Amino acid sequence: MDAYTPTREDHFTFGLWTVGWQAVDPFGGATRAPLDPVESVHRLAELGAYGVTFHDDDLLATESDRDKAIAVFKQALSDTGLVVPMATTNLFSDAVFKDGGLTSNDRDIRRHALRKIRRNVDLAAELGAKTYVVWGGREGAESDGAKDMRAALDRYKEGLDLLAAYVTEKGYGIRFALEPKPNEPRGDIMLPTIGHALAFIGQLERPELFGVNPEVGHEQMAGLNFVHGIAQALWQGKLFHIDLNGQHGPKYDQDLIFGHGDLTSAFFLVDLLENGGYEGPRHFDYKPLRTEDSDDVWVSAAANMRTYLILKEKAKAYRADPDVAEALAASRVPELSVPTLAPGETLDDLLADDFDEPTAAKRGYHFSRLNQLAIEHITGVRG
Ligand code: GLT
Ligand code: MN
Ligand code: MN
Repeated sequence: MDAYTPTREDHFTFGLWTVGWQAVDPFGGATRAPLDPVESVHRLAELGAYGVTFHDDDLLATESDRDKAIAVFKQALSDTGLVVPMATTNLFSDAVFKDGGLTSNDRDIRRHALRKIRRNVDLAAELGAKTYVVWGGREGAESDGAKDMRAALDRYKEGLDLLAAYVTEKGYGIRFALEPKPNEPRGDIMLPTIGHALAFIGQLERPELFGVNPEVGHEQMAGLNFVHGIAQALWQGKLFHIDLNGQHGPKYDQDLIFGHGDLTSAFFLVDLLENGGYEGPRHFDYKPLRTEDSDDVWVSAAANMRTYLILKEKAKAYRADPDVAEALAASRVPELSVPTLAPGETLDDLLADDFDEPTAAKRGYHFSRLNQLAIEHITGVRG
């Protein structure tokens, strides 16, 4: 037990598919045995997690009888006290979804996808989940002639509008969180970034029931700044959920342990989540490395939570450091929160300003010093 040992109050959650990943990749088969979801629930509880999340199909990892799988899963939850804040549907593994679920060109398959989601939304509600993630990994194309993108957007909207009406009618209190990803497994996936997803939500019948579930690596795969994306999602009241992991820049989706990719970005992300009003679970969507054995899996699960808590402490120390406060002021960071016009002032009033442009143009912002202070906190030289 030390300061970085997680407790339920930290609200750390894991997908069953993360620790349960058998490490099949495009170049090789499994390196680990299937993991019983019941064992995952118990092991995660022992490590200090708060909850688990799942795809409909994850529950059938070691049990082919759906009813039995649900019964033993519920028993594990009640034995450990773990909760299920979020659930989702697997619309990507089965061959039937090779051209997508809600936006497959094949209408029969779109109808099948809706039935599959509806069934798991019922289970999600039964287990108390309040967030339902929609990751459309197969909603996309490899060539521009293969998919009429405007029709695909119509069908995506149709499907999501139907689901929003369904949860409203049932009174489930569930909200949907769209998860963007630029590519992989499709050559190009629909709603590739946080920005695309936020814009699309505005076109839905019940936009208030939709937000985003951004994943660290997915934005970084596209070369985008994850912290900025999260800031905008928060600013728009749309950060319903988050997938934390690590990624080394634009390449295949690495799903590394949180903080094991861009550590500086992870530091500023934790700072933002802790101080920016996000109240949802801290959900890890990572993959234990293919090189790891079945014990290493739990070492890696614990590492996600420990890294988050270390960065949380570092962010607190950074904010409390008088040198940082002074550097922030010297960089005029707090000044950005002051509205550009004073109360009652108009654009016309600006004409009366005696602005000294040459002097203003010469002023430096001293951002290098400010960033170095962050680096010194992250590396433990300060704080
Ligand atoms: C899949 C994907 C994730 C999504 C999950 C939800 S499944 O592992 O890589 O990013 O969050 O469907
Ligand atoms: Mn990923
Ligand atoms: Mn994810």
